[in-house]
Amino acid sequence: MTHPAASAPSPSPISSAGGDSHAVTRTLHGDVLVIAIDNPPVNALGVEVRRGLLEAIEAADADAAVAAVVIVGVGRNFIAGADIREFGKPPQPPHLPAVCDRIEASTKPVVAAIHGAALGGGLEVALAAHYRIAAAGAKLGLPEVKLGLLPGAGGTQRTPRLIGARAALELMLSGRHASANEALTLGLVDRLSKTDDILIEGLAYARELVATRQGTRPTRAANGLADEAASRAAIEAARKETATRSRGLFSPLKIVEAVQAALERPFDEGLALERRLFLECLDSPQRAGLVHAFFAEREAAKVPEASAARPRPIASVGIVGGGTMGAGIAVAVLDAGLPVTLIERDEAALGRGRAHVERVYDGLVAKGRIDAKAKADAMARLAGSTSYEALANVDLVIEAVFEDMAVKKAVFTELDRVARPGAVLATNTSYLDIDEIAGATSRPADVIGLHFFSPANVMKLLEVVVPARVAADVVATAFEFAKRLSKVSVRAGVCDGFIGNRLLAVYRTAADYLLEDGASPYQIDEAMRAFGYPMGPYQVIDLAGGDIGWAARKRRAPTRDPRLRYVEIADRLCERGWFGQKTGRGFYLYPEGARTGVRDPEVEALIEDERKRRGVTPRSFTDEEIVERLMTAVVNEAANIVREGIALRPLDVDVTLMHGYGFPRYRGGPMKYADTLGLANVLASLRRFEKEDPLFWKPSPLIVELVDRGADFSSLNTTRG
Ligand code: 3H9
Repeated sequence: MTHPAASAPSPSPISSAGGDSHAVTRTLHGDVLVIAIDNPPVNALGVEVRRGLLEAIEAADADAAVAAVVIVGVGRNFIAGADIREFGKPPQPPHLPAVCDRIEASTKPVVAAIHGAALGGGLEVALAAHYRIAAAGAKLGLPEVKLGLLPGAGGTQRTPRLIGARAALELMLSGRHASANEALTLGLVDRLSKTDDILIEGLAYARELVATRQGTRPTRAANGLADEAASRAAIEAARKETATRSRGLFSPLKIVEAVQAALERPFDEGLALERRLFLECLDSPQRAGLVHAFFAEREAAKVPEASAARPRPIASVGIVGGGTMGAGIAVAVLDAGLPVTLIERDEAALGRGRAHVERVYDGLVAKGRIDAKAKADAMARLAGSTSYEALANVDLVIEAVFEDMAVKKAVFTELDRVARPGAVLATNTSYLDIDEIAGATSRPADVIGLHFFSPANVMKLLEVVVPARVAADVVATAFEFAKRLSKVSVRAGVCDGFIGNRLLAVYRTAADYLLEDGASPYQIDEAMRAFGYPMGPYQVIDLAGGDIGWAARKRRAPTRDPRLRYVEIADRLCERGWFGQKTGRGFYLYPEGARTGVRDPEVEALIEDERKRRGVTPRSFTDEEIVERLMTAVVNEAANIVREGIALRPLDVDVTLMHGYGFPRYRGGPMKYADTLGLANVLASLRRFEKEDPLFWKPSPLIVELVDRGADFSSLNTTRG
């Protein structure tokens, strides 16, 4: 993409009373004024841009030498939306809705010339313009819902008038990006640019408008809502679907309400309602949680090694192990366009591994996500071998074999023998000591953990586990590789379970304590779903298979602190072969292969027997108490994880649990949630629970210290990269 401003024909700046701001420049090309937004990195609509845009449009209106206006973005994007960093701070005029209104009210035709991102407020600026042209590769959307907001600069009023209620609602409720082609089909833009030079194309469009005497064309007057019955039906359908699909979310129903106003009320009234609803959303804790999530995901990739060292080039990947995990990782790597060599111990296992990969792609074809050619192309990049020698030239090897130290060490001894010098050797272990695995090689500086989550081609999280002796450039390589795979990456230190599984263990322990003390698994699951998890802890165990946790518990038994309370209910289930969905029963019953379980009186009886055996008199817990205990346990352990340096910052914990464990994104992760509650309140809960069990509920020294200082977790979220 050429730099739009750089490709501008000989600029002749027009004068203005206030002069150009740095963020917005004006250049007269003949009788067309080009207003260029230049606010790196993504041309967000900060106060300077809003002011500059307003001044520029007013100047254009007042200047007889200007016949038309083109708005264009400098750099890789048109405008990525409102400046998210301003949310939560005192708003500074001019406000974006007023800027958009002023653009629409211009007496000269205004063309939005769009390339790259035109998102949120960026698209709203374009919709306030009278004509729109988009370059191939442009991404248009109203993603505010993903930040707990609604389009607040006329988007809820102009979009349905332009493209109809149904399409507008779909865009706003999904928050997805539409391509330039789709935008044309929808009527969101008027034409596509024939070349990459969006400025030249925008200028040509404006000149054509002037030459053909086409005047202004306010979007507020468009007739996309003319078919009232169809619009009403679309609004009702969206309301119904939103109520079930966006359970617990605040802004989606507000979007529907605003679109209804677009249908029923005059434009200005609709706009006023939109503003009121926008401010309500802006004030909501969900907005704060979702904006935290947005920045945390980006900050998590900023680690010291990534800024200190250059990544090694990765052009080919080897994967050892073609089971569910290995196959999923293979798909993730193939999808990034890289060739993969899969290693299995014999031809039969290799065949199964290939079939695994193929099955994933077949599923994607069946769902219409990819076509047969894309599948064939991906499969053509997959090679297989039963010999480690096939890995002699690859740049990165990912080991995904059985979770057993001796097996892993044997693999790494082989990798050490065959891999070329400088190849990165990664293990996908989910809890084993990677320092020990690295010790099985003569090159521990090349060994790192890449902990994928199942299904590896779907789950966004990648824990990059950094052992003691790894080289900085290997860590940098891992983060670069994660980006290539479109993963959200988090740096974790070596410990049992790293960040995610260590917290999962505590979460489940706290749930098991509640179970033995009187809550039912069904109540616990229901309470956690109401908190925002897609599934409760016992549903997850039933889905994953109870035998997996059972094996881990048996493995840990010899080293378990004998003073720690241990609940045996899950073991009793496993002893009966009740492993969950795959055996037809676990904590729930799954009659005839049902995916959703029903409560099982036998499980309830078994729990009751365990309580009696342990001399526990069952108590009742409210749903709020259940959430309080589970979340307090997680936050406390997470504080220890940060204190020990296993996680660099609290935000790394947040990203891990949101992307790997279903923690509700609108709460921003457990550490953000703790800050929202107030750390002093979290500490007060710990002190209360500590009286029952001083070992498990021992407050983390980090929480005590932060509360003493009057600080919270957010104060530790500075980037160390
Ligand atoms: C809105 O518009 C509300 C209005 O309806 C109403 C107002 C009244 N602000 O993602 P990247 C930063 S709500 C501030 O890595 P990419 C980002 O943090 C907004 N900063 O690049 C990062 O900073 P750093 C609706 C922003 O090329 C850097 O830019 N708009 C913003 O992979 C690069 O970002 C959205 O929700 C922002 N709006 O992707 C769009 N956006 O380098 C959000 C980005 O310090 N943005 N930054 O880490 C995106 O989806 C992607 O950033 C984009 C580029 C696709 C644009």
